[in-house]
Amino acid sequence: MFLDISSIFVTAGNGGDGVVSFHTEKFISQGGPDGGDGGNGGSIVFEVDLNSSTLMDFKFSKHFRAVHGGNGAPKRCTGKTGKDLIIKVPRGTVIKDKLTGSIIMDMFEDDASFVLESGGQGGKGNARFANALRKAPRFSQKGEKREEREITLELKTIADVGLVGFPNVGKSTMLSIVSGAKPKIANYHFTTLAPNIGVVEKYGDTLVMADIPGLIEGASEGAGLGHSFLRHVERVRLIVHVVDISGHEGRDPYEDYLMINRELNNYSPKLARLEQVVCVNKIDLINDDSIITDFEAKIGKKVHPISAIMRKGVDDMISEVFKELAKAPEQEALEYNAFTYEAIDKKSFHVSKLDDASFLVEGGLIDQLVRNVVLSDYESFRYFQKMLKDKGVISALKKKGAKEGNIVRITDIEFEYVE
Ligand SMILES: Nc1nc2c(ncn2[C@@H]2O[C@H](COP(=O)(O)OP(=O)(O)OP(=O)(O)O)[C@@H](O)[C@H]2O)c(=O)[nH]1
Ligand SMILES: [Mg+2]
Repeated sequence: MFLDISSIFVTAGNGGDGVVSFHTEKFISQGGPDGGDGGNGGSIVFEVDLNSSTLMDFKFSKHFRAVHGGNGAPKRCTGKTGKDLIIKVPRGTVIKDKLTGSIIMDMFEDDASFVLESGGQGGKGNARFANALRKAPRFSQKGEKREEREITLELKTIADVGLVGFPNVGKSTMLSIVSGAKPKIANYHFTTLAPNIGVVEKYGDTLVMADIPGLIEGASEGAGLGHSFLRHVERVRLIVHVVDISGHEGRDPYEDYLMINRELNNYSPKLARLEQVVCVNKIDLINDDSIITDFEAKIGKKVHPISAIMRKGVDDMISEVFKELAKAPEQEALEYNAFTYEAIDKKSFHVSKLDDASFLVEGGLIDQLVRNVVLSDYESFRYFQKMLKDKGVISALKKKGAKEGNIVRITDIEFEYVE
């Protein structure tokens, strides 16, 4: 089966907590602080699997979690680092944030390896907080937490050439004779239910050809299966447009040709501008070559007469495809402003007014600040308040109607609002 879009949940590992501990040894009564740091959590990493061409692996497996970092231990022992989780996807998979639909990464390169989110950092143990003035710190830092993310994987096949045409014109037959691909071939419409890919070789040169099935009238607006497959033609460099010239199904080849081009254009004008090698197939069914010359005159360009079933004209057509491809634009990754979770998380906060006239502040910014503050330490708390002011939390509270003396709650910290 073929699957080219799937949503999954991924969670990077939390950092382990730093611990509070003091050195103990026989006959030594007051050992120094020796609490170790927490280990870092494992990251969520995506890699390209060149042997895969479908997202089928993600149909039933939906939750992917990297391992948490271990907590620190006495004797300055650092917690274990959490193992990364490596997720393999086919080349051409576009990773998006599900909620916003923004692109996070296009797995375009053969050897693409991408850290979607790194694991949480381990917290510092109390040994790290000791200094000349503070000889016995009784606090340590918690590890950074990681949230679950819902992402969409969308496969946009990377092929050099896209085979397009009305159903039953002989696209799959063509792919099967020019490459090692073995698509199903039969005399009815929609035999092919998902894009097939084949590698075509000639004189030591190779190209990747994709058979894009299901294009019908209205495909670009969602009719039939074709709409979902158009995303696979999006990145091709050249189009091979196959037309059934025999008209034995009662349609006019020229109308077919116009209709397919209309759908390509409606989906993406960039696609419509790509060079096309036009093949008129099933010439074994016609007796009069003027049908071909008439067709050429109508579309205003030379075509390749072919009988895929008799393997006639196919070699010439492939030579032409290689020649055109040499002139075609290079494949490019998508253009996008990469969306990152860490960037939004570290800045976001939200103020809400509670029933008892107190205010609650939450969000990634707050988690970040709280982690780095030692509340029992006066200097540290002052620093925390200054950060709240600098980052706009105080003015956001004011906007929400906070007055002198109101209680502000931030995680398990409470303090009075002062202007
Ligand atoms: N007479 C004749 N029949 C052909 C030729 N090429 C393909 N066919 C037949 O046309 C029918 C459709 O061929 P396919 O290759 O399955 O066509 P397709 O374009 O992939 O069709 P869909 O997957 O349904 O979109 C089959 O019965 C083929 O044997 C040809 O050159 N001449
Ligand atoms: Mg087919």
